[in-house]
Amino acid sequence: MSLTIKNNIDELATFGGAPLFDGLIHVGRPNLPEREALIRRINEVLDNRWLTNKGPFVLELEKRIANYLGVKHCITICNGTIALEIIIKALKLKGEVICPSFTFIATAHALQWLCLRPVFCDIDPRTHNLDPKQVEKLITQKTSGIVGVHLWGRPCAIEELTALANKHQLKLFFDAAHAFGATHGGRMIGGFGEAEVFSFHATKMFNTFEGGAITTNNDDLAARCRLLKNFGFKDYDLVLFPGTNGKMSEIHAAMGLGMMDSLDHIIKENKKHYRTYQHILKEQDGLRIVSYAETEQSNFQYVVVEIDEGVTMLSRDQLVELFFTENILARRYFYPGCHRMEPYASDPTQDTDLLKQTDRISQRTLCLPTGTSLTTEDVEKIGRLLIFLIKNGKSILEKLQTSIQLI
Ligand code: T4K
Repeated sequence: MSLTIKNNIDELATFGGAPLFDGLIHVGRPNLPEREALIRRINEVLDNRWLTNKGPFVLELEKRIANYLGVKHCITICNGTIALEIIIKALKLKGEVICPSFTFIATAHALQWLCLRPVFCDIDPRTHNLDPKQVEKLITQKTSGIVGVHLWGRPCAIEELTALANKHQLKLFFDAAHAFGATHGGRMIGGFGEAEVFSFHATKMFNTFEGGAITTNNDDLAARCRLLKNFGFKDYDLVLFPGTNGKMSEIHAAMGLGMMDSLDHIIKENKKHYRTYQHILKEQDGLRIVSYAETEQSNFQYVVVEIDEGVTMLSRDQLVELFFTENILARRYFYPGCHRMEPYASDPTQDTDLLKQTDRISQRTLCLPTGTSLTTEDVEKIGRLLIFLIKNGKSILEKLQTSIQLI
């Protein structure tokens, strides 16, 4: 049975109708662990009076994540951005580092914060990830590394980037903020490149309120990251080099352990929602749902559609506005691309002509809500609203233009 969303365009909230949802629907609504188990663990933290600094929950979480990902080392960190900064320091990167512009700003800012220069490279429009052919063109004498981002949790061109890094003797690591639980060639993301960096922010599929981790199979690199996240302390009263405070606390680790217990359930729910969207959206001209490889494991935490305005009549931005009025906070991730934000936008040496696909794709992508806070019916309503808007694109556009003229 198909759900009726609106009978006609006059019922859209933009034109005075009731919003589709009473409360706000968010893209990044956190997934939660089993509440009683979390509270038990929090009580244990308090009873132990061990709140941070290599506490038992942090050690347990690191072991569980390393086992889950099949890597030798997992170093938990207070958030993904500091984790990026720590791996950049640990790899001793300098000068220029090539990274995508179509990513969350933290990828670029972590480099900039450490006085390195992010050199933005264009993406392959089919994958939304770094285009290795473009990467090679940007390598100069000053390049020391490459950061690949597994955007939407879809692995980037790992083999091609590894070959490039080897050929030019560059350090390669991955921003795997979106890719916890994903595989590439049947191997879990987490063990590729020199290291991989995860974000466990509240809005991520797997969260520790705030948090992150560096994973690697390199013993020396892991040891260096551990020193760097703890001020450079090797022992009581012995500091080897400048470090920062990147430690995860016991409360955050308690959340992480609870989330590990719920991980399969969360991924299953995400997948169910993704399939619902896919089913509803699959035959609509003018939009393409970003797909996940059927042969791999994916976490399905991002439901992304590309809007072809030439067909839909309504632009991605108009769709976002129409969604907002219906109380659905669909997001324009990752608009407008890091190169169009400061300080990069004012940097005359960044060649924005080379970022055409980034500009094009970032103007077309729309991120839809998913996760365990939503029911299948919610997802169906959101998907069917999108179809309704597109099917009525022309008349909505005309009515929007008339309302503007009247003002
Ligand atoms: N690399 C990549 C590729 C990343 O995507 C990220 C983070 C990082 C690195 C850095 O990792 P962290 O240092 O953050 O660990 C959000 C997140 O803050 C950010 O972690 C994430 N990427 C990015 C994709 O999304 P915003 O600015 O969109 O967040 P905000 O506050 O608008 O929240 C999103 C939606 O979620 C809102 O509608 C509100 C809702 N929400 C949010 C929180 C925090 C809730 O309902 N409950 C909550 O507790 O960046």
